[in-house]
Amino acid sequence: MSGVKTLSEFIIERQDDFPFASGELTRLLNDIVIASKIVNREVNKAGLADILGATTQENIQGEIQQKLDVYADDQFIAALRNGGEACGIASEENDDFLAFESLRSREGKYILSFDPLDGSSNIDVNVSIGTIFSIYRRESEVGTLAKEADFLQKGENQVAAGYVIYGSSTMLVYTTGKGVNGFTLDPSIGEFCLSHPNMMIPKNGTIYSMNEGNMSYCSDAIKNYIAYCKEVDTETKRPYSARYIGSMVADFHRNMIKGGIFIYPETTKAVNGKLRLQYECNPMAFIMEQAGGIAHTGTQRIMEIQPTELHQRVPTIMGSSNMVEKLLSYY
Ligand code: AHM
Ligand code: MG
Repeated sequence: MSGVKTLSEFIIERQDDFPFASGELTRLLNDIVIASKIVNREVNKAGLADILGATTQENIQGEIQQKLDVYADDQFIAALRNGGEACGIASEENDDFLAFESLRSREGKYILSFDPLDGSSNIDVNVSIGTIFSIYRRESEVGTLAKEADFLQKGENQVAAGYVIYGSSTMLVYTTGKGVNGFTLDPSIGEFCLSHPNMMIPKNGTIYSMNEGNMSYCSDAIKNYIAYCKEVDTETKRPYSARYIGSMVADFHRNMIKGGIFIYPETTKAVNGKLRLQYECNPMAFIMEQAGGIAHTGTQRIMEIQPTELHQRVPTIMGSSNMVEKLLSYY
């Protein structure tokens, strides 16, 4: 196909970025692509099939699971289990990590943490949702079952991370630590095609994204920064615009392209904020830093946090470097 580079071609081309690569990471990324295409198909016809609405189950965080959450979780697990490159997975929808038992999977060098469908509250109302994934090399010995320590690595150790946004078009954005590239799904050929090479977030932006309904529970640092965003100053193009979709992937993606800041801070009601370190914040932080932005908790760079639990939450501030630095100056 002239002029079009598909994601599969791109991944194979970039395999040479990794000395001694054996193609396993390439195959693992391809498994993720296949699962995301299947999920995309269901998301697109969600209103027609009996797949909208809630199940009767809760996840470990006490949140009612949506049918599509569970469907997406099953698709990713099946693709990775069958692929054999990952020795285990952890996901938002499963209480514990899953060690794949087959002999082939035990030989897998990688583990994957993911949020199969982020922005669940937006599923039933036809607003963008996403998938987030994070890949690490295992720490346990190849040939054995995956262990918890494999899943509790610092974000700095990630070998790849990405997200899929099921929006007005479907896109997959990922990094392997050599920049960020974005691919748009062409439904006519069923392929993700390179549409956003070398994505960089602008250093400055004019958008802030935060659930301001929580403001009464926020620290003075957050209150004062949001007040700053609303002040009039023509030189710094304030007041900024408030944009909050409530799907992290969609808010993040818009800010990546236009410049902006996304904030889900600690509050007196949720002392560590809402978002989960291992499958929401670390992968997005890796992408954000690779695109020239900053990902912070307010007191610490997100990717330097040593995780202690699979579903741990962290305050989250991500976006254009000058905007994040300005907010940090209020802490
Ligand atoms: P989820 O994984 O259960 O969908 O929750 C994560 C989502 C994020 O996508 C979004 O940024 C946030 O929750 C919105 O939370 P709130 O409704 O509190 O503003
Ligand atoms: Mg989520």
